[in-house]
Amino acid sequence: MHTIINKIINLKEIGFNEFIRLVYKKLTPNQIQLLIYKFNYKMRCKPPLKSKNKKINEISVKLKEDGIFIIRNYLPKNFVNKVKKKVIDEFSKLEKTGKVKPGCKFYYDKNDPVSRIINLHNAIPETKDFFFDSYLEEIIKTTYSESLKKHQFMVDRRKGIAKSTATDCWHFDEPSSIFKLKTFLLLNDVTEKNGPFKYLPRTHKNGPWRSKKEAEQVAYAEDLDYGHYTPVHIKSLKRKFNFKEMVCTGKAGDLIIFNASGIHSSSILESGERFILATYYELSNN
Ligand SMILES: O=C(O)CCC(=O)C(=O)O
Ligand SMILES: [Fe+2]
Repeated sequence: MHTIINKIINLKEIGFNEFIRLVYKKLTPNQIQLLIYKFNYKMRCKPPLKSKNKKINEISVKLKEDGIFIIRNYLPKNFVNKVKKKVIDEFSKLEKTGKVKPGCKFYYDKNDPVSRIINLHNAIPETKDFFFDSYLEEIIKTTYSESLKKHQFMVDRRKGIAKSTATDCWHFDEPSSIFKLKTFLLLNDVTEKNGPFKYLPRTHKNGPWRSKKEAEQVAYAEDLDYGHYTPVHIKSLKRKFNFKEMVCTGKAGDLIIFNASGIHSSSILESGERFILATYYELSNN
């Protein structure tokens, strides 16, 4: 399947007749749907920007290879501490009133350990220094595509020991080659105990081992029944492909950039809380 998909993605080289022959002989309807989806995406997505910045180019090479990169001490402690205090205030107002400031949206459900305030810059203007950071934007566009647009501008709070949420299992958000980049700025120190993000480097790349789940992703996206792996399956993938789990512990001010096509998971809190600012980058629909 993998090689056929690669051939078909390079449609120009194989010609139309061969394309039709391959599609009907070898692929299931879900696989055809995935192909068309990836092909359309490729057509709409411009190539990456070229950067003159050496450091950005170095980060870009690693990000492409591993699907994840962490920049330690990306923003200073006084900045993250100030933002964290204000974030705590906004969440306590949300819990009391059920409302957020004009221009913001929220996700809050008392049974879910994850709560979010979206478009946070409308409540805490200081966060623009992170959300509209041109250096970070250059890293993303140099690595993936000039067409990517950012959105979300949110704070994500994880609170509630031993409580579990939908992302606490190994999963990917998108099929390979579809760019969804997420950037997480830690607002507090994160150890193994307070909900570190986990990632399997190199799993963002196209490969036959993930093609069935990718096809399901496109066919059954509305059921959210895709891209999830059982612990047994992950164990076997680790053994077969030598994937090594990366547990993203770190200090307040560290920045995690990852390609959400790679396999990742959030973790259940054993103690404390976790606050992150997050921006997502992807191709907009218009
Ligand atoms: O909260 C986390 O650590 C990761 C959640 C997740 O799976 C995602 O944002 O795609
Ligand atoms: Fe995810």
